[in-house]
Amino acid sequence: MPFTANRAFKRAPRMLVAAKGMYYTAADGRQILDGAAGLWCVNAGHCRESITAAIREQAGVMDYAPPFQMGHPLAFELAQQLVRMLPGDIDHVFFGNSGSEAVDTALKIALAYWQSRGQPQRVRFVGRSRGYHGVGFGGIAVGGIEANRKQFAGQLLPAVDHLQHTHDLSRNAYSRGQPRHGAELANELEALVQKHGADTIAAVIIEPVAGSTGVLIPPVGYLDRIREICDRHDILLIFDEVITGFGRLGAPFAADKFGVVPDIMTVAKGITNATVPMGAVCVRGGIYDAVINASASGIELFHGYTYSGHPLAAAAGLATLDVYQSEGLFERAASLEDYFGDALHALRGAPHVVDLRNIGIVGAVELEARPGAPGARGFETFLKCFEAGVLVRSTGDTLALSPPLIVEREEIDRIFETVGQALREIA
Ligand code: PXG
Ligand code: PLP
Repeated sequence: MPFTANRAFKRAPRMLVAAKGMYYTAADGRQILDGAAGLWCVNAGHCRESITAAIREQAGVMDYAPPFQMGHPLAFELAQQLVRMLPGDIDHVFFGNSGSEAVDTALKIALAYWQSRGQPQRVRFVGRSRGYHGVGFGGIAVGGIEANRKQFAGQLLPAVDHLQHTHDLSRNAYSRGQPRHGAELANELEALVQKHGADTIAAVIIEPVAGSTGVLIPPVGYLDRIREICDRHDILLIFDEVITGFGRLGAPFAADKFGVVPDIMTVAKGITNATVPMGAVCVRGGIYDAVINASASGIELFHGYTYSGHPLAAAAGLATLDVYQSEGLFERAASLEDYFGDALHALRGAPHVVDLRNIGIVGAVELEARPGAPGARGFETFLKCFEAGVLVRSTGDTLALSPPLIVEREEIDRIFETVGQALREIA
């Protein structure tokens, strides 16, 4: 099982058997309120009729079409719909099946771009400590989670540096929205440029809000400064919006929320409301032009997946974007941001809590680690909440809350009341 304590799970399994709207049904028949949108991905709620119908219908019309030297209309239609939603001049899309594939694809496109621009020596990537970019070899190399790398030590990518993360409780504890302090941490990128030379750096990859490692929200001015430094030195900026995309922050994308447009963007999860696996890399026109139009060979990009733009995923994606738009779910998320934040920050003073932070419909409850047992409190709280009928996500000693964007106010109340009760019950 993925990222799971296999032996413990098999001794005491937690099984889900059905889902509808805001709720899962557990194997014992209990209704479980989904405070995590599955794994940050079911943004429109579960088993939405129009999405299910689109998948069902497409399965009967054309199950599969080869994407190499062949095409089918739905993939192009989805790319067009997506481009309408994307920020700035990001206007081309490459499909894969997951966030991990999107990340590895984005890194390869960055390398191909510099080759086509006559700068093949630009092979260095800059990631961030506590960044999560999936589990491909590229993703774990630029990712900043030591545990995801050390079991597979050896050569990953040839040259990778990591910026510090921006999480700083000494200055920013209990922030609402963007924390105030830490923009200067972006200057580290300038120092890396001075150290290695800009002409060796292909791209910087950043999660605008780091999700997996505990909801780390960028300080005011930080992303702007990263963008400025990249512009000054002609370095590509990749935003990994696998979690932050599709309304999670109360805007279509983090790029919109923070007013900083990257050159390349990776998305997945919410693109199909997680019904059929899909990920995508979205790039600015100049990148597409450089790689495609500058190429002397027939095939311009030596990359692709058997299931790139899979018809079922494309059908699901089109139906999903339609739900987001027709129901105004991104605006809905924005309108709930303050209510969600109030409910979260009402946990201030609850046992073990050392920080609360939120943006859009994402919140984190950071707990003091139990001495000698890091992660134990977080995991026990997750278990208590599940027993009480609410699914939350724990990462180390931080609980992450990110319900579907259809969440009602009473459900927000119940999520945080359940977390509060669990905290009073654990040691
Ligand atoms: N980038 C980011 C920013 C992600 O959050 C990936 C890439 C990889 O996507 P795939 O589809 O290959 O898993 C992710 C995925 C968690 C959790 O508990 C987060 C993710 C996946 C599983 C668990 O926070 N994010
Ligand atoms: N391994 C083998 C032997 C294959 O033939 C292929 C694809 O044709 C792959 C791996 C890659 O699979 P996918 O395209 O689903 O990523």
